[in-house]
Amino acid sequence: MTTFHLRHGAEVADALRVGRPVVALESTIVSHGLPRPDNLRVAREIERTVRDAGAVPATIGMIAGQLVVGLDDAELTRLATVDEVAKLSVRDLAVAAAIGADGATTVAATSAVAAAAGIGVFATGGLGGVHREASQSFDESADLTTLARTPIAVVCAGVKSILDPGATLERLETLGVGVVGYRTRRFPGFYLTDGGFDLDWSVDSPEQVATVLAAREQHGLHTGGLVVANPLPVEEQLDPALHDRTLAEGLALLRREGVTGKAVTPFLLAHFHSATEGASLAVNIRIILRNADLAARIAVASAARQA
Ligand code: PSU
Ligand code: MN
Repeated sequence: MTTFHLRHGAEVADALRVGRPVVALESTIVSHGLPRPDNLRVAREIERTVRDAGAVPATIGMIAGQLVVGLDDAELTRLATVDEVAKLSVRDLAVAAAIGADGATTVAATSAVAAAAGIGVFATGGLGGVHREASQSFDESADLTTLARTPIAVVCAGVKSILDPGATLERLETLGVGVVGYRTRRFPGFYLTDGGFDLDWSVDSPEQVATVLAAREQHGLHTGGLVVANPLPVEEQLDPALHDRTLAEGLALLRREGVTGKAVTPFLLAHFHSATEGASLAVNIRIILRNADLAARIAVASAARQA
């Protein structure tokens, strides 16, 4: 497995040493995915949610070139409020470390660092994936290829409908990344409960996910990731008509302004948050908190099996 030079927060270090449940959390949603000033409040709320469910939160990010597993509140505040925070995927980590940058880690980078730290469960909002028009732009998130080689369970609400969920599922299949629906056989579409595609497998409880994770280890099948897709209840999703309208506008704006590369995802998210006057933000926050809760329950169930 990859080795990183990591600094652990004190509580996370203790928890890992004695086998207490730990949940990894990413920082890109804090620095680039959620608008200020809500981002810091939400970052703290995510951590509280993990704690309330009995696990230790380990938010991962880079402070002055140092990868940290378990940012403290001052560091979390720094990544939520400072202007010059880089968005770090796996390929960016070495450069950022070398120049001493502050950086927020994406799903890809957070997964890689968490796995290297011995953390098995990670909660986020939505996975990166294959973008619409990827057949021309080749825009596919490194989240997918990283999960192909990183042993971690990622709890998410599928991929955002700003992406191409069907193509993303095909790529996850090709890359050998497991996908299970949490109490559903439909792949969630982040803001929307149903992203429009079937799943082969569904799990019903945190204990069952823990059983799957244990089976992966027993059979030596834990070389890659497992996506646990946790949909919002229908009554909590974004109004589908508002969603479709906002998405069409956002994609048109993207083209008009020529936004490409790693700016695409933050641009579309910001468009949703402003165009829906906060409705998408409220939904986004609910998604993350629900995923944090489920991930913590999975981590607790896994730790109980190992005790
Ligand atoms: N999903 C969200 N909010 C986000 C992201 C995903 O709901 O901010 C972030 C994650 O960090 C994810 C990244 O890893 O966007 C994907 O970016 P890209 O498409 O550039 O790989
Ligand atoms: Mn991209």
